[in-house]
Amino acid sequence: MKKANVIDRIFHGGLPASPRNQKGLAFAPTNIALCKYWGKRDIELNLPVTSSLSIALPDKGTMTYLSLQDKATDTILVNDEEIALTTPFAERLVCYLDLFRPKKNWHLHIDIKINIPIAAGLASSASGFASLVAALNDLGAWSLTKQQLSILARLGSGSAARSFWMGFVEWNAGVQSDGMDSFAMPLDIEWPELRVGILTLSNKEKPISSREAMQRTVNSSVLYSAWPKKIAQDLAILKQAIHVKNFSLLAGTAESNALTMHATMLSSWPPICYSLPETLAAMRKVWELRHEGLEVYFTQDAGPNLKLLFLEKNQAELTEAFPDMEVISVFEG
Ligand code: 2P0
Repeated sequence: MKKANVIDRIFHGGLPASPRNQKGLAFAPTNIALCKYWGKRDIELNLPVTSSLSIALPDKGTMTYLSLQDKATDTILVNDEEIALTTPFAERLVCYLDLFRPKKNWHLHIDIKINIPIAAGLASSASGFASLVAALNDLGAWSLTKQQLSILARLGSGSAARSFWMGFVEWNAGVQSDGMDSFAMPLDIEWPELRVGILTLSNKEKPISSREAMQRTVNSSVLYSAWPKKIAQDLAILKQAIHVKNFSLLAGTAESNALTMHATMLSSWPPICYSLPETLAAMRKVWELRHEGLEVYFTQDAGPNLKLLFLEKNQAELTEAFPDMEVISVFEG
């Protein structure tokens, strides 16, 4: 199954020849997975092996402004800087756009504003593809549902499927080969006291993209066969913890999930290790603080930086322990 076949299914074979409006815009938040997406059952459609669960960072994300332009090419600006169409970033974006204009008969001025510190590994592709497809929906007056947008954004980047809602979001892996049952949905529960602390520990470039790293893990890690079972357990525990507002159960499960994901990477060949000495030092500090009775946990994605999880009541103490940390009130954006 190709991406174009999925587009056909969403538009029932009737993809409009050109957009109805001159302009479109949309914002999408980035998201941090508490239960990670790591491994695909279908590489072309970014269909995951397992379901995942994330939390949105309300003020961090991507705003995409689209306007039709009378030129034979697109122009792309990221934070006011024009990006050459020959860069991998622009090629990936244009390739995605071409899914919606198979005849290449219209072109766009694409103005992307990202307020995420890219170096912090905050999944810019997630909010990027989600905001792009939501802006296209606005431009084309397609009136697609968020469920449909989630499916379309997934074709650009898997984690983008989760970036259409605030709060807790679950992406159901689905079982169908066309992925029409693989989309995200919000969990209708708020937790105003919850905090995420972004700990930027290094600005060094990633040694390997998450896309390549997850594939290598699936192909070579002997531990990967245990991953679906771990996810099933963690997802059930996380949902229960959210339901009863048990913070240590929620955050402890998220930390264990992240460490298990990194363990599968370490056991891949060639090995993948996103952690730096600074990462391990911060992990040890979190464990020490916890040992002393402070309720703080971490999660880590495909990069060396950590996101701390804690409650409002411990914010002052943690800001003192980690002065450079950026604190996000996830339900008060
Ligand atoms: C996640 N990550 O659940 C996991 C945890 C990184 C570590 O989703 O190939 O950029 O575009 O589908 O979405 C990063 O993977 O990968 C990711 P593609 P994506 O947030």
